[in-house]
Amino acid sequence: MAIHYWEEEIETLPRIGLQSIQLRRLQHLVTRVYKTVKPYRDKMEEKGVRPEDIKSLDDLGKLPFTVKDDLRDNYPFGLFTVPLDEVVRVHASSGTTGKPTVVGYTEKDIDLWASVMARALACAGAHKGDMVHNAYGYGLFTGGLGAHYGVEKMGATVIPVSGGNTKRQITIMRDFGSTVLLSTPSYALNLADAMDEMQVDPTKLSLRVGIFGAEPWSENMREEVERKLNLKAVDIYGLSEVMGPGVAMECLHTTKGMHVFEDHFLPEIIDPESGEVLPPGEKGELVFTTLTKEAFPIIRYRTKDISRLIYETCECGRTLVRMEKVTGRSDDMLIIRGVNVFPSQVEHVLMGIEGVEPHYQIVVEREGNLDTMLVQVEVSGAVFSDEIRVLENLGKRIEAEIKDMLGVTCKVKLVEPRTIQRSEGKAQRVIDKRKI
Ligand code: DLL
Repeated sequence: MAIHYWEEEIETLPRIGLQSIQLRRLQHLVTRVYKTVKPYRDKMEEKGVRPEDIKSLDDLGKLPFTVKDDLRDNYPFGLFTVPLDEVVRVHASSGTTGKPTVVGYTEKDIDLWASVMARALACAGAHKGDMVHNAYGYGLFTGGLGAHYGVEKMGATVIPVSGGNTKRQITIMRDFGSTVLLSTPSYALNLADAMDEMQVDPTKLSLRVGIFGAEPWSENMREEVERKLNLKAVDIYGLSEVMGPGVAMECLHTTKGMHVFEDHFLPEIIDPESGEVLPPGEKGELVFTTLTKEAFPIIRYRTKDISRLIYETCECGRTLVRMEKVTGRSDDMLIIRGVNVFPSQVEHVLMGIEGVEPHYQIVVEREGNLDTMLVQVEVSGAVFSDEIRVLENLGKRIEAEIKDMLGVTCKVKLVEPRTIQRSEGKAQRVIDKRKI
């Protein structure tokens, strides 16, 4: 396989060489941030740490964490390290749960993002000559524009369709000969439904690979999307506070973790309760420090995403550490009568059962002092039109499997195809009425 965009020297560097680059960059970053951003300086002083205390990568742990509230407290531009007239772009989170968080980029940052994103696309085998259908939303969300510039950087053709207008997307895909699809996994399923409705046979399309991310998705969901769209599905990870899409990316050689572009983003895993750094290989909360960003670098950002770092060299030759597929966020975790439940675990059970469609929603309520969990899930048309007894038995079977695997009692409601609301971006899997 020819790789048309990759920085071979850096991607296959022995760890010791990589670490020396990381340390140099970290020292430079900490000094700059200390000098230019008062909130960072205040927090470092509070912890009694100065830039010259960072003598090795192990000293990273001496630095204070940054959390989402730090961004909110300094809304909108208080954590930028350059004057605003050097900022050429801003992005922001939707802010549904408080003030939006705003991030900024210099011209150099945009260029860096494009090249990291191009490296990510190359991991998935994309190359010059590909017709890349970019259905990530364009706008304040980083998905659309972030991926867009990466595609251009690698010299492939980008179709900037954004999310929505789903049937037109299928027509474009067919007429333009899209070879690579970029979207959230839930929107990919939405596209599959539209193909079905329009009687477009996915095996007659040119799609080869789908690069899906921005929300958690299980291995079972991967199989489902691959089957429905007739492509190879790979995972891409990123977050706006760190940059946007392209922080880590799966390659075609393994489904065991995404390569983190460690020359720019330094990962750690911590115990989400105590904040202690965990030894290599342990599962915990991902923390990132950006090493090279100018306008909005971030130090030890607590992502709340749960993962694990895998240090073995990958078959593809990349020595970059891999982060295991994110199964959920620590703040996504539902506590149902004392039992911890991640929506992705429910998804895993559902997708393992024949006749069950990959569209579901979890509704949590409190009745009196008791939490209740209702799982609404679509079943195929054939199953739905089956005898009521068959449906009831299927519902009971799912309830039993969820109880078995997750240790939580729930009610399952099987619904007709296409009744659960479809997403154009990130799917809303959980409605927690206890919080309303
Ligand atoms: O979702 C950036 C992105 C765009 C990534 C397109 C990949 C593709 P935010 O809107 O800031 O940025 O949301 C970041 O989404 O902390 C995770 O909880 C979740 N997330 C992103 N990628 C994945 C993934 C973009 N591959 C938040 N698997 C992160 C699981 C993901 N969760």
